[in-house]
Amino acid sequence: MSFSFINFPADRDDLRADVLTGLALSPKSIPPKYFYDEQGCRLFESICAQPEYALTRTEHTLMRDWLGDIAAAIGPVDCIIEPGAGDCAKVRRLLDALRPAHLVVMDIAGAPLDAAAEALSRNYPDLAVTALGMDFIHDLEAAAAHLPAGRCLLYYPGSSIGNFPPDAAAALLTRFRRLAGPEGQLLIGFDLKKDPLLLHAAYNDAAGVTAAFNLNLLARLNRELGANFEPSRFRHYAFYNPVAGRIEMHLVSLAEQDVNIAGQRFHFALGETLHTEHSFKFRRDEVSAIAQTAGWPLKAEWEQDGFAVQLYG
Ligand code: AVI
Repeated sequence: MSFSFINFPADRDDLRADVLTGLALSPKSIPPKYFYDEQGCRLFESICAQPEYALTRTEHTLMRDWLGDIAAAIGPVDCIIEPGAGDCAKVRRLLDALRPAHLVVMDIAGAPLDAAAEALSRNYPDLAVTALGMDFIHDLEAAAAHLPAGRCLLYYPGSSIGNFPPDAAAALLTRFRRLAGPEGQLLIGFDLKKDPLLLHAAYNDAAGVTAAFNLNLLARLNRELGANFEPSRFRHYAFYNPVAGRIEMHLVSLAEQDVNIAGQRFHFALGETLHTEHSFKFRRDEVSAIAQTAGWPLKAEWEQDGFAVQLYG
């Protein structure tokens, strides 16, 4: 078994600078990557198990039902790379089917990734596992030094691509193309456009886990930036915007209030929103158009129950 964990220390200044910049915008906005402190990771795993959030279960079923076809379309690979691997659960199916020699996983939440990747490596004694604790949106290119030679499959499941506006999604896929190299392939999973009421429910679960996930961002800013948000004075508010084709997630101020963050004061008017996430929903042709502009020709695709997986390369 070979396992290594390399941490690219998260720069607290990035969080501080991004938050101060985002709060100076109108409407106020904070990038969704900052949801994922340790509590945020736990809450996200719990979201994935909520009855209303079908996305994760549907992807799991699709990958189970079509694994043989998917593996045959991919063919032999030497390495699987997964940016944003989280608990490293999804990649296991592909490891079983493709038996690569190397796995490189990355996640902004370094400590949970370290634990998950080490546990995985104990189950796959012949696999060389490299875990990179990094903000891949920032540092993706630094991963190149940790890739073996040979055929790479870049795996980007979970509809994470939906958390980027289309231009940023195209830019990210372009960087994936460069990282994977000319022989590289990309397997990407994403949530499809569907009944807006189903989408609405998925981000407004009855148990309130998505609300807790959204509000946890304020607790993180209080802890890490010495902010003085009062979470009970903000409301989780998520809705599907069919014109833009996305879920929008906000924290709406329930009162007129001032908040101090890292020595600066920000005013929230009653009803003012802090935007925290976009989650775009797609038709298959919309993703293939984005991928095309990033230099990825479509090879094959699968669709089941409102979720799609596409293979590029
Ligand atoms: C990680 N990402 C794909 C999730 C999504 O559905 O956009 C994050 C999430 N936000 C609220 N619920 C889940």
